[in-house]
Amino acid sequence: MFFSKSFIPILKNNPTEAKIKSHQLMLRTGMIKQSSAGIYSWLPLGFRVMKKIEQIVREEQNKVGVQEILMPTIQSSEIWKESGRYDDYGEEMLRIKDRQNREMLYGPTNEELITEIFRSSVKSYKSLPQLLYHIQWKFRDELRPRFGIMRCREFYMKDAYSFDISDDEALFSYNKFFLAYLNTFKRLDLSAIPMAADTGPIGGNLSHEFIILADTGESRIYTDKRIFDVDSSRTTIDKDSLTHLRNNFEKFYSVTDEKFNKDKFEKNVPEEHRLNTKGIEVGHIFYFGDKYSKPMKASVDFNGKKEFVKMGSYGIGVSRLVGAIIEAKYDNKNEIMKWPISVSPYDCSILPITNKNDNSSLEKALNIYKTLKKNNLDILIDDTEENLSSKMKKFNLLGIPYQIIIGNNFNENKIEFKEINNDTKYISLNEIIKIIKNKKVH
Ligand code: 5CA
Repeated sequence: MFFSKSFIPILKNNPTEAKIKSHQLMLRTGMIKQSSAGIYSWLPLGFRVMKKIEQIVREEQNKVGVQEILMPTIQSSEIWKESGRYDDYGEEMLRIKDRQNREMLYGPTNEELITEIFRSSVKSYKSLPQLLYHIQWKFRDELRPRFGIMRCREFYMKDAYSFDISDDEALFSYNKFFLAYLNTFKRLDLSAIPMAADTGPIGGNLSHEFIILADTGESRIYTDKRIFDVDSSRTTIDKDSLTHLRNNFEKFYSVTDEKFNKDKFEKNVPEEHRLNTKGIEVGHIFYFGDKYSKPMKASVDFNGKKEFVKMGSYGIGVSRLVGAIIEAKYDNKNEIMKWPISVSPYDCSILPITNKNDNSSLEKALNIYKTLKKNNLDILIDDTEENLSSKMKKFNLLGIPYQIIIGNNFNENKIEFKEINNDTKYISLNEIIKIIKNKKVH
């Protein structure tokens, strides 16, 4: 992409209305634009990051055997009346009437709709487990939308649902998601810890929030630092291995605010391992048995008897993750953002000196651009007439992890190459390609 033709409306200064780094940076670099309170348009730079996150989330769901579907954003109120949540959900639910005066709503979550889909076609326990997910916009009329896309009204969520015949089987499904979540956040270069959490309006009695540490987070957490060292890399998708994984995490006291018990914390966690800090909730998984299947009569035939299926639901805040990654990765001291390569809007930028009377640097830059494109790398080349130092300032803000700088002393065996928060190297284009590609696969 050529910067001169891109749609990246960068602001000169930090917008004053934004209180936290991610909100400031997303507005400043033209990733998003507010359209009304808590509702945003996603512009190319922000959209590219969100789509890369979405794809990683999708691949990790697929890996543990979850099937993708797509449910609508608008739902009928009927199913919510069946489950009993139509009144309970309160003012956070956006209620709409259609031209026939039917009560509709913009879905804040999909337990009812998926249960309705399930019950109308699955009849036998032999079709279980069923694990289904979709990635779709949600709407919650939050009282105080804030921090940009971190707590907004319209947001993009991956929500998955599991259907099983027994508690034991349902916990197996729960644990598959537990592993998928750890792997997803790892690929996003985030250290997200699972914490025992409250279930709120979703319900049930088993639940984990996945939290990344950040001072600007809205969740207070109490944890044993040793939980950060739990290794999930050798876990396989079978009951024993997954149970073992969860036990390894649950050995360490780790809870959110609502579950906090001072005595337990002090008894279970030696002082030097205690951590009481703030974090951002990027995922939340729930097990709630027959909370929806019973009132909505979702049952299967099991040896001649009708059994209500046991359900769980599993959310990831795909749009929130864009902000959460900024909060986790922004270098406050040097005022530099560096995207993990797995989600960066572009892999590398090319910054040539541009000059009205001499386009030799730009021509060299274009040749390099073509070679990198041939190697399947996403490149943003700054072909504007700005001077080199303001180009560099601008690109430090955008956070594309690698820069190729083409100045007056260009030497094709010693190209100026910089990892955004690191020293400059002078290497060949082949070496540059190797470095970036290597980073992309890890
Ligand atoms: N049905 C369940 C699981 S599918 C559910 O809705 N869970 S949730 O309420 O915890 O939401 C899942 C994830 O969506 C949260 O972990 C969070 O990352 C994200 N999320 C929730 N509310 C908002 C919001 N107002 N703005 C941005 N992201 C949000």
